[in-house]
Amino acid sequence: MISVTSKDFFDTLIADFIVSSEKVAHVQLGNNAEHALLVLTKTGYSAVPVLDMKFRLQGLVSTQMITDSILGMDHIEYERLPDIKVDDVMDLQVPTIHQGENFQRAMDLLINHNFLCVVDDEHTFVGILTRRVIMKQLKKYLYQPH
Ligand code: 2BA
Repeated sequence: MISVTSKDFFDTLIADFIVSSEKVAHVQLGNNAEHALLVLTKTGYSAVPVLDMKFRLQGLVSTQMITDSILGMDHIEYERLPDIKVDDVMDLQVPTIHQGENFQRAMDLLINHNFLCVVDDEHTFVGILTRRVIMKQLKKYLYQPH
């Protein structure tokens, strides 16, 4: 069982485990839904961050949000994709975390989210913290002798 002795694990700062922004697929405010769907399909990710011109985090867009926006009565209206902006379909409720926070807070949030967006005090996008990275660290921690 994970016990109080695992306090050092939960106290670990997330800073060293971030996937840095240049390695994260993203789209920009003003991009159309066709472009976003291309990015999502080509990278294989189910959701990616939406950033503004100054690299500040504005939202998240997923394949599901896009297909939902073009659902017609009896077919998917793909022809509407170029006319829809990511701004209109993105989720504004983005789970965020700062570099100075620890695994405890990250794990609390990662229960309900695949990944967290790491931002600085100006809300500039720093990168993401994924469930996979934290799970790998947890596995390492549990298997090492204490
Ligand atoms: P999903 O796209 O739903 O991916 C769920 C898991 O599937 C990923 O978990 C990863 O283990 C695997 N996976 C999916 N696509 C992959 C790919 N192209 N290459 C390698 N593995 C892939 P996590 O690694 O924990 O990622 C959690 C979520 O973070 C992803 O959810 C995605 O939405 C986002 N993400 C991860 N890396 C990203 C990146 N470089 N750029 C943009 N978004 C990323």
